[in-house]
Amino acid sequence: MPRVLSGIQPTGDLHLGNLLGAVLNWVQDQQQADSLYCIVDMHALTVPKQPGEIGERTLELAQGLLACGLDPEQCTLFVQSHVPEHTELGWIIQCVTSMGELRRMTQFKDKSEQQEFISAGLFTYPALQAADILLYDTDKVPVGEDQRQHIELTRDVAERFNKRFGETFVIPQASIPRIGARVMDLQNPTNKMSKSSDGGAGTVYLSDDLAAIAKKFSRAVTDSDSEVRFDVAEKPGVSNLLSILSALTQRTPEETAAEYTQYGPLKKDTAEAVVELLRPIQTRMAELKADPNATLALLSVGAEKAGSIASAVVERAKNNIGLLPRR
Ligand code: ATP
Ligand code: LTN
Repeated sequence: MPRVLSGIQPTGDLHLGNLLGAVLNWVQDQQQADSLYCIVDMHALTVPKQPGEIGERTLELAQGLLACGLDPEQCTLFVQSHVPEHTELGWIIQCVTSMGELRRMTQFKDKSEQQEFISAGLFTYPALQAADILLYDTDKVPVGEDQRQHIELTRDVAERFNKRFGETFVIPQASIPRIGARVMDLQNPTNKMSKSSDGGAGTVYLSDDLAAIAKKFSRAVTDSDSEVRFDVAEKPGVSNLLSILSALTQRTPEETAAEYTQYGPLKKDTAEAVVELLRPIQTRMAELKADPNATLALLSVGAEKAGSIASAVVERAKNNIGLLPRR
């Protein structure tokens, strides 16, 4: 069975972009692959946080992922800081990654522009991400389009390490959905839908009141002509709605576009499809929130399973480098 690993930061509420770009594919992959999903709390430390904030958000995100359909019988769900090998291999990977490579990462450029205090961790973030992936002999990394560059870097660094120290790491591949890989903000359809955007009018959160979701779609920015056509450059707002609806109905955006002549019905049907997706997820989320200990117990089992794979791979890397073994 192929090995799958992906990660998500506990930085804010899950949104429709996370679901279509990543999480719904994780739910599918768990049936066909040996899958590990990691809540990357160490990555969330790269931008300033209030004491206690990350822990709360980590539990809530775990509940959100379970509500979306991750099944601990079929996959391993765990928290990055519970498996210390991530930071250990992260350091080793930093030492085979160049400043030039890190400087080219667009996520660093975007995120550092929004920060007053730019941590060194924000800069070296992709090396820790590479460690997350390489620690599990990962074949496939299901992510949204914005992560393509980080997976490319992971491959480059793994190949460099293998050349320098001998075969150590499996070279992973990104798996990016054909439709839904880049869900855009409903108010600014040239920006990616994000946890950390404006007041939330352009982001559809998993926890949004279902009536509020219909409103967000009815107010979605389109354009002043009225032709329904899939054209990301000329019609970003309409194309975004077409992508969302198509991802949820397993059609191409062009096929979906052919069924509409007006924006109103397109917005209404997209809202309905999203509401139907989220309704059962919200019900399950309420049940999970009523019993936080059950989720904490699952995360503990997940860390145990992940840790046993990770420790063997770190040992392999240290041996191949030739660090002095401890007696
Ligand atoms: P932030 O906005 O704070 O950077 P985020 O919403 O991008 O956070 P991440 O934890 O960075 O969330 O990403 C988790 C997964 O969701 C990644 O695989 C990422 O590619 C995917 N993803 C995030 N936003 C979108 C989006 N708008 N469209 C498609 N996929 C997305
Ligand atoms: N950088 C990713 C989150 C992430 C990740 C990973 C994704 C951290 N480690 C390992 C896939 C595999 C992001 O910002 N979305």
